[in-house]
Amino acid sequence: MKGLDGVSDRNEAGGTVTNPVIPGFHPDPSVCRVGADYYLACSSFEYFPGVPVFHSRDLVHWTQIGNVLDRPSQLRLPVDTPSSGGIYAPTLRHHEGRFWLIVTNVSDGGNLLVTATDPAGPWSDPIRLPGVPGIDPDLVWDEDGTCWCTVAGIAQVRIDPYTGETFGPPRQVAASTPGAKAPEAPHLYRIGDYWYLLIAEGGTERGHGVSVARSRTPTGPFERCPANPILTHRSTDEPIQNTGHADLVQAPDGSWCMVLLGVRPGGGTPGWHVLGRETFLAPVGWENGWPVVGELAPVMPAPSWPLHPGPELPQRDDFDLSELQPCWISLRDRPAEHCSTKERAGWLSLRARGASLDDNDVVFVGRRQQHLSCRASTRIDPAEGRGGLAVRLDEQHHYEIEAAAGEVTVFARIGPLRTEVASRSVPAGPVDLGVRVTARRTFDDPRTGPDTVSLGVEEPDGAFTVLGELDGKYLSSEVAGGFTGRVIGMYAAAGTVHFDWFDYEAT
Ligand code: 6LW
Repeated sequence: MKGLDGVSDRNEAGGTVTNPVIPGFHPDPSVCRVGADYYLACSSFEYFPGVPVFHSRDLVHWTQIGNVLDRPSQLRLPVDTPSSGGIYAPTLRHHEGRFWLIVTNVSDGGNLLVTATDPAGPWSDPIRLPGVPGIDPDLVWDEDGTCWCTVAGIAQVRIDPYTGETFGPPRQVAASTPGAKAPEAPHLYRIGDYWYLLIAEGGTERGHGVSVARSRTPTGPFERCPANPILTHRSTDEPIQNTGHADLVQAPDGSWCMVLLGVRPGGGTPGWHVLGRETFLAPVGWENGWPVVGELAPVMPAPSWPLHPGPELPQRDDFDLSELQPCWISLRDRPAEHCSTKERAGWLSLRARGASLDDNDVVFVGRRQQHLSCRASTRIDPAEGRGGLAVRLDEQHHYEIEAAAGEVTVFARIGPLRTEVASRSVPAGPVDLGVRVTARRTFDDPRTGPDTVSLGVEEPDGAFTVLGELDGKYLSSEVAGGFTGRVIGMYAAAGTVHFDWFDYEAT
């Protein structure tokens, strides 16, 4: 079945397989295999901690095990870092008993490299790469141990990954389709007799695609695949669009596949996607020494490729642990004096800095919206301040319900305009705030948006009192621009606010 909810089917081993394999804003996936284990990392932009890392045994079920850049010494996102600035496009590899991750911080110092023996962390402090220009760095070692770094453009330079030293200026590699825009996301591999250079082309919007070239050496000259692009959904009515930025990996049964990014636009025309660019899995076959990409859906591993569903995130986080789970992300930094689960046992305490989600330094803790329809709720105690529950795309695009002692208010910020949508009084003490996101299935008008975002109060009797019902189109990438997707979370606007729990559930 193909549908906007993703694609699902039952495989011969009896499991249900869905695409996207990592839903929500998880773009630019890079994957590596170590024995029976797979690890995958994604871009994280203005959020801290940065670069989520996932583990899987089957490439289908992924569990987040940490974040690569989780200390200020590794990740500095100055307060003027714009949304969609910060961390772009990692490459994750395993070599000589360690994990290597190379990535770009476009807002502080450019390319950097970190290593770890356990991908869950800790990761090293960064080795800076001042001689590696641009974005989308790839890392590969050839047979004699020489390390090559290839970047968007497409350009290549030899590096010493232990020191960050580069040898000579980057050299242009002619591997992209003449005339195609934005050759980027290179990944270079030795497979059989060839070195394959996988790239993305056409831009990360509807024209996105994956192309490949090959050579007998890692440095070229590269011969372009006559069938390029080997994957694109441009000008098709596929429910998954913008497919590109892929990384190849060998499946448990020895076959090949790729992880890639794609989006699920909804609503009328031009189609709005709200979850950002998500991680998908596609099968890859080989013909005449070239990779051939199969349909993204259904992903149907053979019985020789058994499925290993991992633990799922529980619906509720009670904030009972001394550290936040890795799925929680903040804006630009997360100083302990502004965000703590130790101040009041079993509660998340947020102390305000910026006065609203319009401000770059707002204190915010959220998680990615991962489902087209979902609900989220939280219990807030606003006795010492003001704060709330928000659906955020960036500083200029967010909806929130905010609680102060005795009152709740719904606000909407769309572009330069901020408005109060509704307000009502509530009894003093903790109050339960809720958000419902409902995907639209029918379009009476080509301008119909992809979903409705309702914000309100969760009543003690279980009822949900809606205070604001807003068109979700304004919290989409097509309206807001940029590379991220929606994040739903808690924030402080004044004083200190405490959150007892946070629930998130697909509906
Ligand atoms: C990334 C580039 C891209 O660096 O978008 O889709 C940029 N591809 O490769 C940001 O994610």
